[in-house]
Amino acid sequence: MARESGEGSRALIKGARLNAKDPFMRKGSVRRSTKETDVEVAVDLDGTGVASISTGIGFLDHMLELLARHSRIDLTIKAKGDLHIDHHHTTEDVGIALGQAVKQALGDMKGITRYADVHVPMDEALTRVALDISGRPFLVFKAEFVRDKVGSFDTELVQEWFQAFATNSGVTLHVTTLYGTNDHHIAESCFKGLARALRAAVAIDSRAANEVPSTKGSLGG
Ligand SMILES: [Mn+2]
Repeated sequence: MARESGEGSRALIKGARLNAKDPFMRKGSVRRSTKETDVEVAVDLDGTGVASISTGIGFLDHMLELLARHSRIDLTIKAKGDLHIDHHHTTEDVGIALGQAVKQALGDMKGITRYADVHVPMDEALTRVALDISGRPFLVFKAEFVRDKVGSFDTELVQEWFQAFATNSGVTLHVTTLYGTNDHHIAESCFKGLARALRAAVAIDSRAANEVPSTKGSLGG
């Protein structure tokens, strides 16, 4: 990433882990303010997919609403950014803050299923998402867009968002669009794929509900 992000950033980050006492409350909240953007995010991993999204970018709102719906993670996202420049800072910073909130909500990651992979079609487009909630952030992103923009949204920002999310959530994330010709469909299959994979990977595995799913005994690098 070209811009500063993550834990080394000078951004103001508020929000305490809310699930310290109750392991069944897996919630996170982050506020991130810079000279470029002001982003507030709240997540509930055990929600029903309720979304309240307002980023000022219509296409991004659409992607985040379907991320909530198909992951069943409740998402509240409010962002005010320097959209008079372009959509880059706001898109990336929403990814950063959401990644941090998800990581916070996962806490010690006890009981999670951890791995998931899905194929999600959207009409002619098909995307595979495989992820590992590992604590080791990594993104492999192989989706090619046909055009530079969907509406007023730069298609290159889809990858920027996924990079910011993976880096800050601590998720090893592989996104591959196998084929597709419509950029709206390609982007939507990427976000829906992430949603369905997250839904499966954050779910509590009832056979190992009190265990951290690692032979090392901990997740986080
Ligand atoms: Mn759509």
